Amino acid sequence: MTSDYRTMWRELNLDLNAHDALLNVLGQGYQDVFMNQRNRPEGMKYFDFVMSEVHGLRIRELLDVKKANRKIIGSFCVFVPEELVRAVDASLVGLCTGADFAMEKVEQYLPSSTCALIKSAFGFKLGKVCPYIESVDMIVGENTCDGKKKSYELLGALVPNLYVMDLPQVKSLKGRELLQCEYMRFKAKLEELTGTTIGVDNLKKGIGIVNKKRAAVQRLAKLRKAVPAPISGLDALLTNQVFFYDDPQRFSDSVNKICDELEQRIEQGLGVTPPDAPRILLSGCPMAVPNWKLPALIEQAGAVIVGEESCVGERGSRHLTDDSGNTLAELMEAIVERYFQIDCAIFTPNQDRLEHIRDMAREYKADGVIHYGLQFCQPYQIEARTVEESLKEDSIPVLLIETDYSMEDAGQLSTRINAFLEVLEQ
Ligand code: BJ8
Repeated sequence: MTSDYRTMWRELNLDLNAHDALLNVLGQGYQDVFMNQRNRPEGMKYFDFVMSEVHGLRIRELLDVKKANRKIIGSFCVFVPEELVRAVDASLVGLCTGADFAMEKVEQYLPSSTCALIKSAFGFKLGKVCPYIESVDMIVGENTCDGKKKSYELLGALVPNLYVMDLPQVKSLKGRELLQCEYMRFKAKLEELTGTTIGVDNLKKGIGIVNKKRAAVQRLAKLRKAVPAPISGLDALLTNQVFFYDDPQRFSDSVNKICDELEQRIEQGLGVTPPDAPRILLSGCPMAVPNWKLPALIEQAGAVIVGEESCVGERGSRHLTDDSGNTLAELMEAIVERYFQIDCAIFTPNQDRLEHIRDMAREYKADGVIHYGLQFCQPYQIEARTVEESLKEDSIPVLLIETDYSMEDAGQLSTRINAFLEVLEQ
């Protein structure tokens, strides 16, 4: 990172010493987890570059966007409709929630029994180490789980630009109406913020941009059904994580380039692991950068992750938005339709998710499912039992993991993963 970036970070009011420490840990972690893998697709070099510049060049690009009088929106959830953000020519970025930081400060605000993802969002803000949260013009919070909902009351006092979106908890007619009202309110907020009115043309354009990047990750996901798997779960996860940061056009092109390469590999019967490596489907809470602990342990144990039933994965990207409508009302309806299908564990009941996990396990030829629940995440932890029961009906072995962002339980997790893989081999 050049000294130029230091000036930029200083102007964003980051704590430079703490930020240096974070980048060192991030850089080393990336090196250990990603660069030691074998048979990586050439196209992953782009993602290595993106990660090396995730707080540098990408932030500079976003600041240039602002200079051009366009807005940057930050979010924590896949329920924020990016189509509307792109329609007003603004950018959407995911905010940092994947590592522990400034925990002593965080626990002055939040109970220690709060999930690591929420604590992380506060830690990056309080520790002054996230250039994204310092760059955005508006932060969108959402009333999903109780932890997030209540924590936004406190986050609102720490940032000047928080906007909270209400969300349904039940997939009923009333729930759908609530989502529609909230998306109309969000549309009006974006129009007020940017001075741009959303109409048929710019909304169609916005839908097109977002569909294109979702289609690219869907294409990549499909290629992972091949035996042997042509790409590691870690590399695929990384593309799903970068999905939330990168310029959408460049991201789509880069993912499609990897897909071209993977198609050739599949034709030649080449994989990243031997064909008999156990195939794992990961299911559960989202994994934001740099949360790579569990996938790294799974793949270091000799298995390959072939899919993620997660918001940083297929739950977040499996549906495209229908852009065939000719009126604003039709296009808004298509957006509501698309997002109302997201089967996050905050919904009750949540039968669709159970079916989706079973379908994925079958389609991706998974030998077993590892369910990842963050400690203190009630929605996913409670639903884990139902997931286990549902998979048992298809005789699919399941391992339930409860963990956080620390490395303290890495040894214990490794032992459990190895034992699970032995069961699968039998
Ligand atoms: S749509 S999964 S991105 S809410 S891990 S904070 S649920 S206590 S992240 Fe999520 Fe949107 Fe749902 Fe997806 Fe709460 Fe659980 Fe923490 Fe969580």
